[in-house]
Amino acid sequence: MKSPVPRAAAIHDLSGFGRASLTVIIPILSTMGIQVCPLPTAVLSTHTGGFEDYRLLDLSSHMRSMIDHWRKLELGFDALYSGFLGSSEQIEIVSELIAEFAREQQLVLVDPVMGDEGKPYGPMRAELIRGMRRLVRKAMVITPNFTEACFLLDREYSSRIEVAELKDWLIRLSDLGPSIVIATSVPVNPGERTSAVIAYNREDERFWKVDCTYIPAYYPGTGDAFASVVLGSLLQGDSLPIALDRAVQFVSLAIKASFGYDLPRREGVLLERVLSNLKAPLTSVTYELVDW
Ligand code: PXL
Repeated sequence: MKSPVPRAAAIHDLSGFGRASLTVIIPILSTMGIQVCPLPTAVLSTHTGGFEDYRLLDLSSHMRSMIDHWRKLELGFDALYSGFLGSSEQIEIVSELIAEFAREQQLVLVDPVMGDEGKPYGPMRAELIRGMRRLVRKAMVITPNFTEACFLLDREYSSRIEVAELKDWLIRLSDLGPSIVIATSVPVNPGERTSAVIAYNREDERFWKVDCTYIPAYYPGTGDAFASVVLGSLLQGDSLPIALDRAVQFVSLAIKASFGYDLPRREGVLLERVLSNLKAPLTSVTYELVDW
């Protein structure tokens, strides 16, 4: 019998301290009523954003054997979800997993975690960026931030972009394979201290925009939180613009809950304080159809 609870395979690292990757993804999706089956890519003492001398145990050589066990159990997944990947081999393994576990009506979300604010994350090398360009072709939904969109399209990072130009970028990214492309942290109005989430759905050829108020703080793990809420929301049957709205509102709330305290940013947002909001219905909706 098919489980009444949607099931997602989550291929991400487990970073012990700092609230990123699986320590953010599992609580968010569980709270949203989704069963998470982690396939850890690596175990780290902390995430790499702001911590030095972190320790890393690469699990690449064990991943195929874990997948083999899942194969023997004949497990099926309603979603396959990958994020930060630390080697070309891991990218290849995720690609194989997607090919093997693909099934009807499944959501395949690849969050091409590579960098932010114009810079690659510490361990990201050109080879990994090339690998990520190949992997996004296998996805149905991708969630690059603006920096990652630049890396995927091999464009120069700039501190401003017109919506019309970004629409063209989203179509180009969708041409690679994914039917839904969601770009976050898009600097559409740098003077007005806001950024936007802009998304394209190739199925109906519509573009959506949700404005985000600018908060003068960057917290690691918020990209993982955003992509997880989008996935949970789509798995619950929400439309794309509602999923975007839920994700923007949740991440904004998490950042605001944290910003009022003078805590080290590298420890991430105070997720534990805001998780229960994921159970509440949306009380305001701010998305716009971009038809200009
Ligand atoms: O939040 C993305 C992420 C995931 N995993 C690791 C990271 C980061 C970002 O810094 O370092 C290990």
